Order: sequence, then C-alpha cells, then structure tokens
Amino acid sequence: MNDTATQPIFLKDYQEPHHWVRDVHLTFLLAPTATRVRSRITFVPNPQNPGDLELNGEDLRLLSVAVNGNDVPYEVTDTGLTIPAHALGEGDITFEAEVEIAPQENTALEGLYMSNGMYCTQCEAEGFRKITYYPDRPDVMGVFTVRIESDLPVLLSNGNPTQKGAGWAEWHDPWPKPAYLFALVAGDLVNHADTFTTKSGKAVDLNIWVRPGDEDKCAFGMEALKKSMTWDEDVYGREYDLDIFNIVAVDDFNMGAMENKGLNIFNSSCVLASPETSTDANFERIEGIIAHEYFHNWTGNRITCRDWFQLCLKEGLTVYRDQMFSGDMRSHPVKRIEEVLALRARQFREDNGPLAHPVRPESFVEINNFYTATVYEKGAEVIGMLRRVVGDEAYYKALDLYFDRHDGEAATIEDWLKVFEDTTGRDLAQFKQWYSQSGTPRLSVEETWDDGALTLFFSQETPATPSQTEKKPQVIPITVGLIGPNGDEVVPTTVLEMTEAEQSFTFENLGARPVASILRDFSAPVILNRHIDAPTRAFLLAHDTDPFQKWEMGRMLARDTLVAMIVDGTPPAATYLDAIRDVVVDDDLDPAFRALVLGLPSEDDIAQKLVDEGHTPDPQAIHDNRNELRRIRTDHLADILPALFDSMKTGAFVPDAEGSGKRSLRLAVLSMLTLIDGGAAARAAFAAADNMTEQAGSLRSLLLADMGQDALVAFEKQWKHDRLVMDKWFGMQVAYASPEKTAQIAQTLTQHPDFTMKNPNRFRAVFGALAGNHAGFHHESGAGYALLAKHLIELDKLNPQTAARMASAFETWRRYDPTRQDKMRAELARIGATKGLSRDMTEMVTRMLG
Ligand code: 0A1
Ligand code: ZN
Repeated sequence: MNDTATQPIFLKDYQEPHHWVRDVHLTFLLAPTATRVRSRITFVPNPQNPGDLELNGEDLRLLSVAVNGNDVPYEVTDTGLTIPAHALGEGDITFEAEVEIAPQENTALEGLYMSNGMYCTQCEAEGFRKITYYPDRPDVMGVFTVRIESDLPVLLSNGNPTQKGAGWAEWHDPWPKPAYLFALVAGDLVNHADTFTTKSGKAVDLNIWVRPGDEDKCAFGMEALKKSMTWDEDVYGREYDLDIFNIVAVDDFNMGAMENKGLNIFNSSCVLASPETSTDANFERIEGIIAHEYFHNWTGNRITCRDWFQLCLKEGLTVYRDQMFSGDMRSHPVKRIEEVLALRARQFREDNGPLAHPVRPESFVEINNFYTATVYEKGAEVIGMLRRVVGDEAYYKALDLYFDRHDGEAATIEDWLKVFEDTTGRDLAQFKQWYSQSGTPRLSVEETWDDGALTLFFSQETPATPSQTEKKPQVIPITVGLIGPNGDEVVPTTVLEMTEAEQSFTFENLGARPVASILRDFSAPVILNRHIDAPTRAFLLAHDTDPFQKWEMGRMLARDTLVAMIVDGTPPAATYLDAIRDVVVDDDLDPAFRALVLGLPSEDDIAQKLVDEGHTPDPQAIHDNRNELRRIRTDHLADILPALFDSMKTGAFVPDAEGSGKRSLRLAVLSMLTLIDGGAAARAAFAAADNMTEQAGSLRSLLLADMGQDALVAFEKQWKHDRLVMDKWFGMQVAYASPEKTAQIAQTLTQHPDFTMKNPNRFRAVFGALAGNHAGFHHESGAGYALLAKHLIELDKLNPQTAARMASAFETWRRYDPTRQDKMRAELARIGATKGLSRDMTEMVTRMLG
C-alpha cells in the first residue's frame, strides 16, 4: 500500500468540485474481458471554485480522450485523469473518452462485474470510477443516457427505456443523479411482472428479474414492493417518479441490495423467497430490504448526500422509514424488540471497541468501511429520538419541508436539522451531538419516594472512545410510565427530556408508591444502569403495559441470573424461573413475544456485561453456564412443553406475523424438548417439515444438542441444487457447533466442492458463522482466530470490501484474558503485515490495533 492511498480524508476539508456535470452519454460494448465504455459528458465550470478538470478512474485502460472534439494535454495516474484548466477553454466542456475494462476479472464486485454469465454493476460508494473516468463524488449530479450493446437478451439501465433493437437497448434517466446510483444489467433473465398505479394515476411497470428457474420465488418480493409504494404515498406522501421500476437478483453481491435509480440490484438472498426454501426470518428481512431500497428513491436518490461523511443522512433516515414500515406490516412491539437486539449485538459492540465512530464520521481512509451499524442503525435511532423530541406532527411537517426544500439536491446533516429547527423554532445544537459524539451513553437512575412524590434522579456519562476523550451531555428522551402496586398503570407514558449531566424529574400526587417503567419502547440508544431487585423486575415483566419494557425485564432477569451463575456459581432463583413460566403459559400474549421472552442473552452479550462489571470473560464458562441455564429452564417447564409445542403448529405456510410468531414459539420450545426427549420431537419435525422454517429450526435443535449428523446429510441431499438453501447448510453446522469442534468443522467445509471464496454469501455462511459462534471462535486453542485470519488474508486479494467488513470479528479482542488477547493481536498483526494488503483491510487492522 502506498502512503497516499492510506491518508485519511476529512469532513472539514470539503470543497465543491471545479466542474459540475450536466449530462452524460455512455455506450457499453459488453465483452467479458474487453468491455468498451465510451463516454460523452458535458461539464459546466463551477465559478465558486475554478480549476482543473479532475476525474476519478481506477483499473481502466484508456483508449482515447478529447475535449470539445480536440486532443488536449492530460495527466493519468493510478487514481484518475486531470486536464489542466488552461486546456479547457471558456464555458461548457464536452469531454469524450473511451476506456476498456474486464468485468470477468473483477472479483471485488465493485464497478462492472460478472455473476454467472450476467453483467451487473455496484457503484456505491466509489465503484463508478472503475467503469470510466468521472467525478465520482455524490455532489456531482448528471442526467444519464445509456446505450448497451450485447447479444444477451435483457439489457437494463436506470430510468425509462427509450429505444431498442437486436443486440442493443437505450435508457434515459431524466432525474439528475450522482454516479453511485448508476446501474447496468445484461443477462439471460426472466421477469416476474406487475404494475402499480400511483395515487396521482400514473401507471408504473414493475419487474423482478431473475435467472431462469427462480421465477417462482418472486411473488413475495413483488407484494412487498407494492406495499412499500403504497405506504410511502400514505405515510410520507411520496410517489414514484419513473415509468418503470426494475429489481434484479444477483448471486454474487457484497451487501444486501442497492438503490440504483429505477434499477435496484439485490443480493439474491434478499429478494428470492419461497416457503420451502426461506425461513420466516428470511421473509421478514426480504420485506424490509425491498422497502428500504424503494424508500431510498426519495431519501437518498431525489435528495442525496453532499459527501460520504453525510451517509447517515440517507441511511439513518431510510432505515428508520423501513423500520416503521415493517412495524406497520407486522407487529410494532416485536419489531422494536428485534431492532434493539440487533442494535445491542452490533452497534453497542462497535461503540464499545476500537472501531467506534460517530454517526457522522469526521474522517475515513476507505468509505466502504463506514457502512456500519453505527451509521445505519444508530443513525435510525437518532431520527426516532428527534421525532420523540419534536412530536409526530412536527416530524411530518419537517419531512415535508425537507422534501420541498432539498429535492434534487445533495444535502448535509446541517440541512436536515435546519428543517426541524425551522418547523419547530427549537435550537437543535445540543441534539446535533448525536451525530458527532461516538460511544454509547450510560444512563443511571436512582429514585426516592416522599409523601406521594416519586423522584427519578438521572445521570449520564459517555465513556471515552478512540480520538474522543471528552464527552458532553446528550439530549436524551426518556420515556417513563408508572405502575401501581396492584399492577395498574397510574401514569401513562410521558417523555422526559434530559439535557444535563445530572437531572431529576418528580411525579407528584401519587397514592401509593408505584414502580417506574423507564426507557419504554427503548426511547434512546443508551445503556440504562438501574439497580432493582429481581422481584421488582418480575413484577414489571408481569404488569408493564409497555411491551418493550416487559420483555426487557425478562431479559435483565436472565442476564443477571447468568452473570451470577458464572461469577460465583449462584443457581437460578425461582423468581426468574417462575416469571418466565408465567409468560410462556399466558395465551393472551402474542406467541412471537413469548418466544422473544424465552430467548437468552447471547454469549457475546454476556461477555460484554461481564467486562462492564469488571470481570474477564471466559468464553467456555459462559457457554457452559448458558447451556446449564437452558437445561434448568427446560426442567422447570418440562410438563408444559409437549402440549405447547403441538398447540403452536400452523397449517398451510403463510409468511405473516401471526404464523411466524407461532412457529418461533414452537421452535423455541422444540429446542428445549430436544434436551429431554433424546431428539425424538426434533427428528420427527425435521422429517415432516413442509417449510424451511420448520426444517431449519428442527435441524438447529438437533445441532445444538450435537445430534444433527443424519439430518445434515439428508438436508444436503435434498437441497444440494439450491445455492441459497446450501448457504444455510454451510452456516448452521458452524454456528451451532460445540466450541472444541467449531474451527475444525469450518476448516472441513472449506474443502467441500461447493465452497468458494468468490461468492460472498458462501464465504459469510462459513466464516460469519465462525465469528458468530462465540465460544467456538474464542476457543482457547486459538484455532478459530487463526482460521479466520488465514481466510481473510486470502479473501482480501479477491474482495477487499467483504474481507475488511468481516475483520470486525476481532474488534472485541481487548475484552479477553492476556493469552487470548495475545493470540488475536498476533493474528491482526499477521493480517496487517501481509504484502499488498488492501486499503480497506489496512484501515480496519490499523484501527483495531490502534
Ligand atoms: N446503499 C445500500 C447498501 C450498499 C452500501 C454499500 C455498498 O458498497 C459499498 C453496496 C450497497 C443500502 O443501504 O441498501
Ligand atoms: Zn440504504
């Protein structure tokens, strides 16, 4: 790596470009190893910042360049092409170039690449520069016209189709866009077609394009798309703005999906679905991702980002919107609990370690490393808080103003907050710290009771994070309700707005001392430290009217039980076991909710909790005690499990909230039953399964009990032709392996004929599962660390983006004992010392070791 490539760039250094783009004409002559790209671009000099014409370009073979039809002097480097200002003349500039690229050799899956004989593109964040010379920055927006020449039958690009003939097609996108939203697809594809009429009466053609054979897996995605279009009209007043909306499924894709204007490209795992091959979790995820990409049409595409530091402007808002949509389509409480589980598992973990960064980072080396849980999920939490602080009505007014004021622009977080300030008259300067301060605030609360008045004393503190030692108090919306001693709610949810380091709030005129329910609906992304005893937690678990807090109390009881078992061998108390039993048998509660209450904190969560309490986590001890608690709970519930299992059986598979809730409770019960019936129920369920949720769920139960061998063989035989189902087969046996076998199983799977380093889904199936198997990855032998490091080094040569993302498996290395720390640090150092390491991986390793 040379020095300039690893130099950070800074938000504070933003400057407008020397030239804007008006229109872009591209012609692609597609060929696997020698695609020609001809460009004709009209540039308009920027009077605010005159200078040379600066174009990005990487891995391009330049064939010709002309300005206004003439030869000009220019300089080409590894990263771009510059034409000196003096050679540009006055006024608008017509720039023309021809380059050659080799999509077949593109294993990084950025720019134009091939997947199973099909051409496709991925340009966010900076992939367009691998297609042609261009000012590849989001504030430069142009109107694109694209001609594709190829013998392949389906040729797609952004916008509306204009003309086509034998071996060619042309597309025109009337909406100016940055290059990261450019897309092209060419392949032998079939479509699942439908139409949608917008509320103003405009007819839109909808297509999901897939490889032949996958057409029966598109119906669910299409329904999700139509629901998303309706929802965005109803809730945000946003209509679709082209004649056609295309989605394409691609097998080789680094991320989940991409919101290219009018031509969304999806990882096939995030769009293809059928009851036989997809689990309830897959269906839910697909619905959410289709919505997410569709919603980007307004939040991201019509209003885009000025620069990549503003990534959360589009991602935080779009995640917030897709979360609201999913809640409306399914169950808000269940969705909220799932969001918090994911936030704690990924974002809190990130915020607590060497990769912590603000929702709006201030510098980066490689932007691809900042598509993180902090930017996305914490970014969405910040929007939820903003809405709580200003109220629903002001929120929607501010959004209307945002769309009116910034449509067609590349905006900033300052622009975003200003629409809220202008709508509400509030000063949001302190609130803005949520965008600039990294780390998860710790919120502590104490309470006093005095003659009918309950006072809550809050204090907040955010721990130091890399390059941020001083932290200021944040604006924290704290939702509180009060429950009377008889279990009735005496004060409904109110929002307390905390702005100081320490602040108290008093509720007066109360009859008897109530129990406070604090941080309802998880109103802020903070860690709440509150010392209440187990009976009080059990009381709230039984009586809280807020489903999130009700669940949270069960979770806290489980967590404290586990910590006490691990730290001093205290056995689980009846308070916890009885409280769980009461929830599980309560038929008035949603089965999905009951299943969530049955879930135990992950081993990774417990490790972090032990660190927070001053202990060094022992992964094996965490694993053993967690299993022991599963066994004790199973004994405590044994008499009710068989009947509960049977009663949650569903009829014909419908991937809706109701069916999925029942199946999740049924499978949670099955994994307990498997501990006491020798695997009989799980084997029977596996053999009889007519849907993947039940099949994979019963296989999981068997694997967790180390009884899955026969089922694994049968599963492979049944599904070896289906790549997405086989990803599950690869992943599950690593994810649920016992600690001493995990690395060995992963290693053996890399020798399987269907394992390939070139498909990100397959690589993630094995190595994501290895990193996610806490006790297996952290096994004292160090085999898990060594195996992952070896494969990350190999993958980095092919696909730096995916390799670098997966390196975050090591981000928690400082939590553990000196021996494990030494081993992990040594693996990181080994990766870091690799010759020719990518910029992506270099940055990740440097930050983790820093
Ligand atoms: N913008 C897409 C996800 C995405 C992000 C980065 C990528 O490459 C670096 C690719 C896709 C979304 O939010 O869905
Ligand atoms: Zn997004």
